[in-house]
Amino acid sequence: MTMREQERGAEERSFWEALKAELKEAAPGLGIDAVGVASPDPFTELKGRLMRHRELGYESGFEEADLQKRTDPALLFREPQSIIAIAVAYPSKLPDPPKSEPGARRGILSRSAWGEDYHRVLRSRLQRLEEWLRERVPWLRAESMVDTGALSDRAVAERAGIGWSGKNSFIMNEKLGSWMYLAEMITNLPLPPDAPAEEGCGTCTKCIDACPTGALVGPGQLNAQRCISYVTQTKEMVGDELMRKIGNRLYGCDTCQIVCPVNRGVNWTHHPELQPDAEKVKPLLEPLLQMSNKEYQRQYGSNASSWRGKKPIQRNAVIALGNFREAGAVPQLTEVLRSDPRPVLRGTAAWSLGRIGGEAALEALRQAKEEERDPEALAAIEKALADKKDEA
Ligand code: B12
Ligand code: SF4
Ligand code: SF4
Repeated sequence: MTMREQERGAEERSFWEALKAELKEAAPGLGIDAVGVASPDPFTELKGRLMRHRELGYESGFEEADLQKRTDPALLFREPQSIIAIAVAYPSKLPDPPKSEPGARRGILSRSAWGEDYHRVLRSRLQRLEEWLRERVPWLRAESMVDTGALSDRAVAERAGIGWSGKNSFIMNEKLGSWMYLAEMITNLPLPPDAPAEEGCGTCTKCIDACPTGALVGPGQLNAQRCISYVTQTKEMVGDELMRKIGNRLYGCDTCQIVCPVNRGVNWTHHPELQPDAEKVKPLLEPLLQMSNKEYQRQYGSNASSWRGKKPIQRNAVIALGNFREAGAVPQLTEVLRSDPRPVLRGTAAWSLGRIGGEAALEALRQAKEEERDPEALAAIEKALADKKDEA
């Protein structure tokens, strides 16, 4: 290499270094709370993990199925040179939370679904970022993704130094904690990669100990089939053990983040569109059962919890009333048991009435046993009656 070539190489490197430094300074103005750069090399170690994960049956089924695509950026983008990872922080505390009390029981949405749908919010941040980059490098090519893309957002963020991979399986940032959404942009810009963050869990195991279902089977390793967050997003009947553990969660689960000492006192409130409306995110349970599709769309249509429709949320509201043993809800649960057109809702109402107990609930179950034609709902009614007999 000639002196001139060496000089040109050094100049180019310093251009990309300077652009990256400028980007980090500009990030807050673009509505981005953390930014880092990862190399676009294949995620070879992750691929091995994902294969084992699949073999063990730990997948949720919401992941991209093609493991090659999930771990090789070059299959998603022609000649990738870098991946820019971003994080946007969301609030963890509800100001003036309404009380949940007998006669007015409430459910809760996970914090990741408190504000406007984060897919939209992060896409708009990525768009701003792309415009910002294009102003400086007009030949930019970029492909952005958030959550639904093929890549593992966490693996990219980890490599880009956004944070370390916590034992609760979250990417943890020293300042933002785990209350942050992740997204990334594959580019043709040879930005120099950042170093990964230092591991910060140490000997702590609070998240693993607190997980109500033992879904965290080891440090950083999640059996999604047992994760309450996953269960709240399914549409089928849930097994007895998991229904009890759902508690009053309507969507998602935050337990392994709430107990984390890194998250202590962390509550970012500077993005207005991510601020929660308490009545929406900690809603009264009974009105949810009567919600029409139109009302549901109006209330929750722009919320991240709505991607599975209203059925899982209504089913979870029925479960929550059972877990509260809310006697005042027996008439409404009886109505669901009798006349909801969805067998899963009728079967779940049977479970809930059985859990609440009392003569009115029992009578409703007896009557429904005579009338129910769906085998799964009928089995749930019979089980609720049999369990009552065992208790007596
Ligand atoms: C499928 C999915 C789920 C599934 C499965 C979650 C899981 N942990 O695998 C379910 C429905 C359960 C779920 C729930 C939630 N999710 Co989700 N989910 C995803 C999705 C689409 C894919 C994740 C995936 O591929 N998982 C498979 C695992 C094996 O891979 P991974 O987690 O991506 O990668 C890490 C693991 O492989 C880990 N690992 C695996 N094995 C081992 C072994 C050891 C020893 C170690 C150290 C590490 C390790 O290291 C990798 C790098 O960190 C991502 C978006 C995306 N495209 O990446 C969001 C994503 C992970 N979810 C997210 C969120 C917010 C949630 C919830 C909090 C929502 C809620 N409030 O309920 C919960 C949290 C549950 C939990 N404890 O993880 C965020 C996480 C943000 C963050 N700070 O980390 C993501 C990144 C979405 C986003 N763009 O912001 N989710
Ligand atoms: S989200 Fe809830 S159920 Fe899932 S791993 Fe964390 S604590 Fe366990
Ligand atoms: S609770 Fe402890 S072990 Fe779990 S992620 Fe937080 S610091 Fe790490």
